[in-house]
Amino acid sequence: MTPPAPRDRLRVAIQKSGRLGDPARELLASCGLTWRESRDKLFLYGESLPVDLLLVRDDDIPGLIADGVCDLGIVGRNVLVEHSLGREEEGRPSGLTEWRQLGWGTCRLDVAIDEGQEWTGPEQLAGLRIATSYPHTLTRWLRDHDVRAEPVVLNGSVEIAPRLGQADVVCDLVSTGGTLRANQLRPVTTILHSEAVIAGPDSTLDDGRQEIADLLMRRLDGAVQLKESRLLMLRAARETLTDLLPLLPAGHEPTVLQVDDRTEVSVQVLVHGSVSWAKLEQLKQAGAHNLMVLPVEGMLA
Ligand code: PRT
Ligand code: ZN
Repeated sequence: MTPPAPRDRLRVAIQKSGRLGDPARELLASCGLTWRESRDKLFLYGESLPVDLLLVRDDDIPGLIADGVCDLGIVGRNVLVEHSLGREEEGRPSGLTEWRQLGWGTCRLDVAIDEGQEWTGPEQLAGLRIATSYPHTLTRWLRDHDVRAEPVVLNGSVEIAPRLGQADVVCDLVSTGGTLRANQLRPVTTILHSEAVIAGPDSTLDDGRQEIADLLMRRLDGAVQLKESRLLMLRAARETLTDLLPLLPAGHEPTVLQVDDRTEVSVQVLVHGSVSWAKLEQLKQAGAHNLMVLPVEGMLA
C-alpha cells in the first residue's frame, strides 16, 4: 500500500448519525471548532482550525484511522476493541489506542441468558451458540475464561436470535437493559465496559498534524473540565468559616468576600463535578445560607 500523501490538516472521523454523532460534534464545537458545510454533508472543512470532519458509520472509524485516511476518531470503546482484536487475530498490530476517555455513550457488552434460567458462571456457556456483533471481543473473553462456545455473528437484532433458534444466548450492548427485558433475557456477566473515546494512532502523527492534535487535546481537556465544573456560592457569618471551609467540595481555592456589616461573608468556590443535595444540607447545617450552584460557561485562568 502506498503511504498516504502528507497533510497539514487534521482529519477527525465521527459518526454520521446514531448515538455518538451529535455529542461528538458538540464536543468538538465546544473546543472552538467551526466548519463549512459541504453539499454531501460527509466531509466538513474546518474553518477556525485546520481540523476537518469526516462523517461515517461508527464501525468504519477504527479502520479509517488504521489506514491513515483519518488521524483521530470519536467512537465507542466496544467498536475500537473489536477492531483491534480482529487485526491482532490476523497477526497485524492494530496500531490504535485511546487518546482520551469521554465519559459519555456509556454501555456494557453483556452476556444475557433466558430470564428464567439460573446463572452459575461462564462454564455454563460451554458448547452453546452465542449471538453477537462482537465476535473477537467475545472470543477473547471465552478464551480468558477457558470456555469453548460458538459465537454466531449477527449484525443486528441480536436479542431476538434465541427466539428464532439462531443461538442459545446473546452477547450484546446494554445500557438501560430494557431491550433485553423486552426479549425475556437477563444480563448475567459483563465482558466489556464501554464509553465514547478519542481513538488515534499509538505513535505520533507526521507533517505538523501532531501539533494541531496537541492543540485540540488541550482545548478538549479544558472543555471537559469546564463542563464538569460548578460554581458554588454561599453566604455565612464570618465566625462559622472555620467549620465551613473544610466542608467545601474538592475544587479551587475558595474566594471569601466581605459583605457590608463585616460579620457576614460571601464564599465562592469553583468545584469539580456536581454538588449533591446532601453536601448542600451539610453546609447549611454548619451555618451557610443562600447556597447556590451554577454551571460555568467559560473560564480563563
Ligand atoms: O449507523 P452506525 O453503524 O454508525 O450506528 P450503529 O447503529 O452501529 O450504532 P449506534 O448509533 O446504535 O451506537 C453507537 C455507539 O453507541 C455504540 O457503538 C456504543 O458505543 C454506544 N451505545 C451506548 C450503545 C448503547 N448505549 C445502546 N444501548 N449502542 C447500542 N445500544 C443498543 C443496545 O444494544 C440495545 O439494542 O441500544 C438498544 C437499547 O439499549 P437498552 O439496554 O437501553 O435497551
Ligand atoms: Zn455501527
